Amino acid sequence: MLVLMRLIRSGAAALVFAGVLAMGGTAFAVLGQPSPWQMGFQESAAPTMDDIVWFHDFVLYIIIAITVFVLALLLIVIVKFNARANPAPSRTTHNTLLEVLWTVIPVVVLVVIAVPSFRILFVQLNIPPSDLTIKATGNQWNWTYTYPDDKIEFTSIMLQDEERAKVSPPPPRLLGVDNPIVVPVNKVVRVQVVGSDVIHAFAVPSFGIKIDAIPGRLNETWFKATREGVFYGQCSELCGKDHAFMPIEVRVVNEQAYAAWLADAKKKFAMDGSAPATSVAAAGAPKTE
Ligand SMILES: [Cu+2]
Repeated sequence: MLVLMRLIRSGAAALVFAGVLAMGGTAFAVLGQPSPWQMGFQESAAPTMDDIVWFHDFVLYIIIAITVFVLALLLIVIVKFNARANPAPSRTTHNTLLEVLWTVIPVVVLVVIAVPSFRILFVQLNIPPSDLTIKATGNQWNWTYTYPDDKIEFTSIMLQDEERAKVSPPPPRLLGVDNPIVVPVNKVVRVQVVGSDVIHAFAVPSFGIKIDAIPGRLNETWFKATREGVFYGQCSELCGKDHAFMPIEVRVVNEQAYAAWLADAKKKFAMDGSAPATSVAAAGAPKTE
């Protein structure tokens, strides 16, 4: 038995080692976007995502422990109780202690998983006092972003290959857009999400946010980007033929750069007040402060 366990352990270690070798340096996530041969999540850039990464690892340890335990039981049965090794099987049935244990222990395991899981759900949907509100409207097939407090609104469309080639360095394919969202670093950004036609979903992995954009319903979530950089996400609800071509680009910049961008954007993207859908939704947004 011990030998077998040791074999399994060294086998697993060799597999992991081979995997790491095969993937080389590219296995490690690039900030804000997926990378070739990536294992696991994109690198976190927000406290919510830190929690999600922690929870993922935590549950993974529980899964590994349970899997190894069940495998060990199976191997014991296979080796010790096969017809050759155990020709006269015992007729024992029922064991109260065992039955209580195999009911109570899984319940305890589930509770241990549920508590942090519910906590993260609560954190994602319980919006702290926000510094900035952005409304993201999902359209077939692009996003409209509104900064209601600054009266700006613009549409964000994916760059085609020839457009990407003109930018240096070229943004990643299928992710770069013409007008990204710009937010200041370390500020709480409230994101209001709605759909204008069908259901879309607003998701940025590095911030740990993903929420449906539903016509006629204002969903809310939030993020606080703790690192500067460019972060990409995608529409995450199958919304039609160009579902794969409505990426989300968020630029997290410092306070000064944000102020400069905002001053510029106010000229470029000023709302003319003739967009009733936007103003109604912005005015009707619940105030939680
Ligand atoms: Cu969509």
